[in-house]
Amino acid sequence: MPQNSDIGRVEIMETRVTRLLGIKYPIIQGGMAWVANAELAANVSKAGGFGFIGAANAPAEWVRGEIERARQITDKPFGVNVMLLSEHADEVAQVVAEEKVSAVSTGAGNPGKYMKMWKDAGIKVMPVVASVALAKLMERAGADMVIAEGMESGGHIGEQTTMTLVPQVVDAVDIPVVAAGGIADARGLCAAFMLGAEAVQMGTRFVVAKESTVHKQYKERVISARDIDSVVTGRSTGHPVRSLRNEMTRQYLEMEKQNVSFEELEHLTLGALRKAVVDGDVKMGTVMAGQIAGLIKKEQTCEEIITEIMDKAEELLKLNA
Ligand code: TUI
Repeated sequence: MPQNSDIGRVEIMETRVTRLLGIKYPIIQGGMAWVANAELAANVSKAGGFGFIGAANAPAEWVRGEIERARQITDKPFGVNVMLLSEHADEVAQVVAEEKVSAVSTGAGNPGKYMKMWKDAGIKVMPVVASVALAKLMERAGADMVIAEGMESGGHIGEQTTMTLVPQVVDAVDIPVVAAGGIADARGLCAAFMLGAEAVQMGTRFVVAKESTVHKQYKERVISARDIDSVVTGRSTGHPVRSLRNEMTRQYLEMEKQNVSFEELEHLTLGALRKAVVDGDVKMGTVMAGQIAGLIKKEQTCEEIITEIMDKAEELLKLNA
C-alpha cells in the first residue's frame, strides 16, 4: 500500500518533464565529461531519477558500449549527453539515434543539425541553453524541453545565473524547462520549481555518489570544498570552465592575466580532467564542480541522494499539512 506521503509526493512533483521522460522523480543527473558513465546514469535511473551518460570527447563506440552496459544494469529510461564541441559529435549523434536512447541532451552549442534525426528516432531532445535566444531557437527547432543552465554549474558555463535565467526562459518558451546550476538539495529543487522549472538537473551532488567511479581524491576535494573554492578559467579563450581552485587554476589564471597564447593555456589543461577524475591528481588536474560544492558533505548512494531530496522537498512544501 502506498503511504499518504508517497501519494502527495507523486502528485506535486509529477510534471510534464517526468511524464515525457517516464520517470518517478523530477531529478536529472547531468551528463558530466569523464564522470557520467553507465554505472552512474543507470543507478540514477534505477532510483527513479533520470541519468545521462556523458559522451564528452569520447569516440562513438565507447558511447555505444556504455549504452549497452547501462541497459544491463537497469531497464529504466536513461539518456546520452552529446558535447557539441567534440570532434566525434557527428558519430556520437548517429549512435544515439541508432540505439534509440530515451533522451538526448546537448552541451556547449546548437544541436539544430541533429534534431530531425533524433526526433525521427523517437528520442526526446533536451538541449542545454545558457540564454533565452537559444531556448527559443531550440523550441522552434522541435526540442521537447530545454535545460536552462546557470553559471553556478561546473564545467563549461554561460554568463547568466540560474536565478535570472530560469524564469526568463520559462516566460519565453511553452515547452517545459529543467533548471540546472547551483542545485544540490531539496531547497534548490523547491526554489527551481518556484521559478517555473518542472525538474532539476544536478551534477556536482552526483559526482560524490557511491556509484560514481571518479577517483577518491576527486570526491574528497568536492566534499572538502568551501563556498568560495570554485573559480572560472578560460574566460579569455571564449570557453569559460568552472572548477575547484588548485595549483592548475592558479597557474592558468596567472597566465591569462599575462595574456599568454591560447596554445599555452590549452597545453596546461590538455587531458587535465582525466588526470583529476582517473588519476586523482587534484593539484594539476581540472576538478570540475559547481559553486554548490560547499554544500555537499558526504558520499551517498544515488538512491539515498534522490530519496533524501524528495523527502525534504515534501516537508518544505508542507504536503502533509
Ligand atoms: O556543456 C556543458 N558543460 C561542460 S561540457 C564540458 S567538456 C569541455 N571541457 C573543456 C572545454 C569545453 C568543454 C565540461 N562541461 N554544459 C552545458 C552548457 N552549454 N553550458 C553552457 C552551454 C552553452 C553555451 C553557449 C550552450 C550553447 C551556447 O551557445 C551556442 C550557440 O551557438 O548559440
